[in-house]
Amino acid sequence: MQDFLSIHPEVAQALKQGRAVVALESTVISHGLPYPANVETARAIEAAVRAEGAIPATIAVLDGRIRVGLDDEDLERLAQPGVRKVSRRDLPLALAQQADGATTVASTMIAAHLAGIAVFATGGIGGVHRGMETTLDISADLEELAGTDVAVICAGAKAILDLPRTLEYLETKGVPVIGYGTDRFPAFYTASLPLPVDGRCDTPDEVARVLRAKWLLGLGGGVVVGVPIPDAAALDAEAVEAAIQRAVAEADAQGVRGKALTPFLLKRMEELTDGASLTANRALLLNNAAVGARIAVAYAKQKGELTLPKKVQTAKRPPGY
Ligand code: PSU
Ligand code: MN
Repeated sequence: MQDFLSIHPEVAQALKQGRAVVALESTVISHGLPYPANVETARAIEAAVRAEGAIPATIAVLDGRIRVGLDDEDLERLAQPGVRKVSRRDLPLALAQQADGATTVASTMIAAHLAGIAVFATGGIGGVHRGMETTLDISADLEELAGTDVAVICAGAKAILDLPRTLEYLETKGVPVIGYGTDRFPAFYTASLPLPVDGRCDTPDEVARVLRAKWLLGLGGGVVVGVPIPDAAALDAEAVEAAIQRAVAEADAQGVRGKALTPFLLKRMEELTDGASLTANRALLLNNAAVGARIAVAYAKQKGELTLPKKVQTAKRPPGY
């Protein structure tokens, strides 16, 4: 493992001391936002995590190693064009070829779990794409949520996806979908579509108790915590839907498929909304980072109050325990 994984000394020390750590992804830096807003946002996200008393651990592949916790020059490097998008299936190649790679939700979850980090904050998860009946395009993020013990704090998923099917998939795989201060599944730029979540939590403590119950019970896999975009930053739902329909139709007409599809749609959304989507994206990323940090702090505190019996200690252990 040491050949492939480097944990930043600050992150390693925090984990050893049982302090709160929040994992952050890098695909949003390399493929989700334009330069230089991407690197500025990456820095601001880390600052938002620190402001809530947790340690940020941005994750990426650099020179063929999975790095958990980055320095400023690493963020700058990831913000430049040409960094490959690395999801679960791409990790072995990126490591073997000593490449640089931006990690998606799926591969960031893998790395966070290897490092022992339970909470991960990002913008939106991947999901079932519109038109999946013909393309079978379902993000590897969903399968990762099914199997990897990490909580993903996000603004739900973008409505560029088929949100009802995304929620069905998560249900089949036993992934709890929590609304943070809401009964409805947040749809990224807009606070919510009329899709219900499984349950609502109103405080970081409540979310931490759900994580603890799931993992202590030995129910592996992730949890989605959907945090609505702050009111002031939300976009008009109809304008967003019109832009989405256009972007999806263009992708179809141009034959954009596979791993290129999500970055294509994100970029077109930004152009079609005259950059309004960028401002909204930044606002929700910072908000999710702050909420994620509060949840990580609550989780670390609850963990400190519990000593696992020996039997459980040898069985599958929850992250951080
Ligand atoms: N959704 C967003 N912004 C993003 C992504 C999704 O609103 O930046 C990125 C995340 O890294 C996510 C990935 O894991 O896209 C999903 O890509 P795909 O659909 O190819 O699995
Ligand atoms: Mn896909």
